[in-house]
Amino acid sequence: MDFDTTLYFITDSTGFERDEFLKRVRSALEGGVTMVQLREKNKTTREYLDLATEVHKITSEFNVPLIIDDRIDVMLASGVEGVHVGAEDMPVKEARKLIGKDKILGATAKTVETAQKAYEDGADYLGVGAIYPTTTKVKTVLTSTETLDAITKAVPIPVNAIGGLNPDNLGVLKGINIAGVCAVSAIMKAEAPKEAAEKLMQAFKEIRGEQ
Ligand code: TZP
Ligand code: MG
Repeated sequence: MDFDTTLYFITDSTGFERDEFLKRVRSALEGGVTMVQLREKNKTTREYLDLATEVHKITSEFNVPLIIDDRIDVMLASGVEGVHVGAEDMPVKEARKLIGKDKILGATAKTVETAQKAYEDGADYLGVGAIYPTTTKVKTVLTSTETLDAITKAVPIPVNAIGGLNPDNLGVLKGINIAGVCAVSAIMKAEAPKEAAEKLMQAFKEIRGEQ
């Protein structure tokens, strides 16, 4: 499936009732997010699968790919478009073997070496960060914008920046050839996810030199 990582919304359902969570996902899609990742750390397999199925109905209405964080089994069972693997998850090479060539495979990279390896092993896009400290529950360290820049030059696949990004702090990414930005809290926790997504898209277009 074709995909566009320009505005990549990663969810976190922590603290939201299911209906409110689904409403927020829909709102983000109305605001123009181009890709959605369902990222759940505390759900049972059954809960993760049920939620993936619900969220997939919504993303499909908008023709936006849904990616599952980490869980290849949940991705395959729910029939969504792809999976994202981090450093402690299934290695990219094995993930690609398991999911086949047509599903979207994302990987996290923090160095030029791991980025090149992920690309060679079959990743379709990379998430690089954290660019800024983040309040989202994640095991991560900061990645410099110099490293981000070097990664974009080292691989021919889309590279997204992630970590603490919001419409007011994208300036540090100016001049770096990223394909897009990933955000959790800037959209998930916004009063109005639609407007938050619109603002983030506008801010990204500005640093990319578009209107
Ligand atoms: N990987 C690196 S930082 C991060 C992940 C999943 C979390 C980003 O969340 P936020 O809320 O956009 O800082
Ligand atoms: Mg992971």
